[in-house]
Amino acid sequence: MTIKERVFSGMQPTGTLHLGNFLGAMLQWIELQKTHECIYCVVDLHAITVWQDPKELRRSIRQVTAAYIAAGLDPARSIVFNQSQVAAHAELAWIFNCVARLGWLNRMTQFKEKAGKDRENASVGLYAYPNLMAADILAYRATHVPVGDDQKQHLELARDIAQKFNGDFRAGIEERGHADGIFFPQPEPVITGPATRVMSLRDGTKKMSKSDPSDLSRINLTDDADTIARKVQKAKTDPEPLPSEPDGLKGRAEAENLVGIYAALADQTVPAVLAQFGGAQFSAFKKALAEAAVARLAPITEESARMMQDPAAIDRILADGAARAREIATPIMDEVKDIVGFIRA
Ligand code: AQP
Repeated sequence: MTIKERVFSGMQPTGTLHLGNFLGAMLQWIELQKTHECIYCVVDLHAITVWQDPKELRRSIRQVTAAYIAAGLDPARSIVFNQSQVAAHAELAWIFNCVARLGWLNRMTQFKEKAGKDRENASVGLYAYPNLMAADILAYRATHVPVGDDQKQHLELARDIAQKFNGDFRAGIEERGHADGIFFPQPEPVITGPATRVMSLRDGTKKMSKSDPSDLSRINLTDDADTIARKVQKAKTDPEPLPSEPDGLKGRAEAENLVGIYAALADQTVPAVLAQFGGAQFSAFKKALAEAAVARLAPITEESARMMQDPAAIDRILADGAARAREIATPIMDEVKDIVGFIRA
């Protein structure tokens, strides 16, 4: 029995999506749906690892779904749904809580960053977040996971969990006819976007993030043209003009970030951007950057705003996606339960 190629990825409804989500992950999602069976999830179970206002959470789930579709995900071709509608995620996450080792989770840098100094007060869910992410992927036996660079470590953990599960239950897995004792595949990260790590507009050493308290740090997929222009205008830079060669960006985190963003938005290489803007002041470059961002994002913003006028239609897309997701996950979970030794009706 061979494992078929399948793509899984998700985003948290913890606010509105931003340029980092779009360039780092979503562009690959859109490409992959042309060639692969794809499952794209709004990971609401992940969102509540940090407290969310229930009303806002519901709105955010719809907003993220609308952004997915407005950006180019086709819910007829790909499966689009919110995680909490498919019980397999939480069920498999519990099993993985019992497979993963404390030492593995202790190494996760995202937990350290998000929990900060107040570790004792962080939720257990935030700590176990990577196990749930492994369950998201492996409940579908997905083989490819398009993500931004920040998710690399979590993907490595998912691979370790898959391997340990296969090893711990090898006899039962082989008995069921799975070649080489492999039930779960080793999911491959796909980190190939035009900008795999987009940084904050206020601090070139921090990644652009939904949870950054400063809205000026990011370009949201809901920002209008004036807001985008204002944020780009206020983006932190240094006093030097732009260099003509990529080497000249070394040690200039903010300049490097803005040039990378422009290159990604304009479908150009960094050397080509610098050949054009080398020697220019940031004021001129920022004008071009704001125009490129508006040209790329305005159609997405407009379409998702239109979709948000009809929340019931969004909910129907999610329910349809969840039913199709369940169809794939249920037989896999039945086998997992048999392999682990549970009794089921
Ligand atoms: N700045 C970024 N550059 C490139 N890719 C990024 N991604 C997120 N930020 C950047 C990618 O987007 C996908 C979805 O991320 P997420 O919403 O699940 O959570 P996150 O990575 O934790 O993103 P945020 O914005 O930082 O959310 P909060 O603030 O709520 O934690 C992932 O593939 C991620 O790599």
